[in-house]
Amino acid sequence: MGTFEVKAYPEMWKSLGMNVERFEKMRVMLGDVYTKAFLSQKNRPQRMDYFNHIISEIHGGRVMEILDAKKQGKPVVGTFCVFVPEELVLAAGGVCVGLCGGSQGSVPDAETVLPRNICPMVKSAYGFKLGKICPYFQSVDFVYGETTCDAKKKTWEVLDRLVPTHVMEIPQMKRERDRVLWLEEVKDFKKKMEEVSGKTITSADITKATTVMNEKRKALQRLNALRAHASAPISGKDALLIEQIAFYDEPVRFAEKLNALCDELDQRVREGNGVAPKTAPRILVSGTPMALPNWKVHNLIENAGGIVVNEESCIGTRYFKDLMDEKNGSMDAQLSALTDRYMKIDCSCFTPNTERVDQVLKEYQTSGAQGILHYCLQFCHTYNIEAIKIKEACDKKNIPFLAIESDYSPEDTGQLQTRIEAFLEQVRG
Ligand code: BJ8
Repeated sequence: MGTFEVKAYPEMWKSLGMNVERFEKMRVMLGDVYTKAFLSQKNRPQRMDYFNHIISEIHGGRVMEILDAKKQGKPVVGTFCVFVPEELVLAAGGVCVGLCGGSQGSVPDAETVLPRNICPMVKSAYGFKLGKICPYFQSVDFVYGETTCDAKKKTWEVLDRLVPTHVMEIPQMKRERDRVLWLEEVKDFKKKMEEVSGKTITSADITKATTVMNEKRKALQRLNALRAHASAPISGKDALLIEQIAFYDEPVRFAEKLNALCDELDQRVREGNGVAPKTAPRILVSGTPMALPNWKVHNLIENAGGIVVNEESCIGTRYFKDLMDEKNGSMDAQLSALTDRYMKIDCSCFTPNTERVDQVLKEYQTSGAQGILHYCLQFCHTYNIEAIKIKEACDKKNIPFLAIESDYSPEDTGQLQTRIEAFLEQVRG
């Protein structure tokens, strides 16, 4: 298994105003959990080494790169949702970093201020800032929130006291008049990026940024397609890890390293060298995002002998399924195309949102899955209610379906394990 360590950078953490003592404990814990969950896997692709390295430097090396960019005057933007157009951050020469929280460790901090009965992802993110236990949160110039769900949009109002927080209005429907509003929001975001970077964004900048983002998304698509083979060449856990790292890593390098891994996976597919027996139940996980280090459900499924072959989620296909037209054009045409690309995202915060039901069924087909596990973070009402329609669609097609709702605490692990084991039995049957 080898020794693995998440590297410590106490001096840098101190300079970022962090609670070093507390963070040090979290660092050690992350290393232990990672070793148990990831390094213990059998027949892991060799080129996962790069992603191991990223995790070992997640609290240091990557933060240093971001701070270097900042020193060069590049804006660093924190985001919480795949609706914020990253292309415009890159076009302004900036760095985009995902700040969604996936850890129980920061939830008690948040609960000193926020209500307990809201989404754990929102609480975890807020708690990281409040407790000064996230080097990324300490490094961003500002954060860009959105009005997708109530928990998020009201949290931004109190988060703004701790870090400058701008909010992008995301409409709740997709009519022509909603598109008009959305386009205005995209234009405002561009203006904001120009303001903080002191740079006027040109059409050529957007074209270049689009190419970078498309390459990154294409590499993620390629990884996902490889998982569809009968002998899945990579575990669901590793694929999820890569999808999580996509929100932190430098995008050009990330795409390059991921393509290198996919070359190895191609080879494995040719050799029929899978990470699980061909008889392992293949599961598509659909629903709310799983932010780093939320590996709970994948761990349970794969420890019980199943294999996760697809994440229909924002930390998953919803992030990379749609590319953008790279053609140079007028600025207006580009912003319009950008708006159209982002409007394709089928988040449950929209009504109606029938395209998501179709998308889940489509991914079920293309991934060669044999069952769908709908994952909903506790108190996420829109995904929770939308699960009704996904279940109905599955019932019609005789697709085995299980809906679970969970938070980040370990308390429900035993109960989930029992339900997941029974579900895998049903899939096998
Ligand atoms: S586009 S899924 S990233 S909003 S899980 S915080 S909705 S209560 S994460 Fe999301 Fe954008 Fe939609 Fe994707 Fe609220 Fe639900 Fe929590 Fe959520």
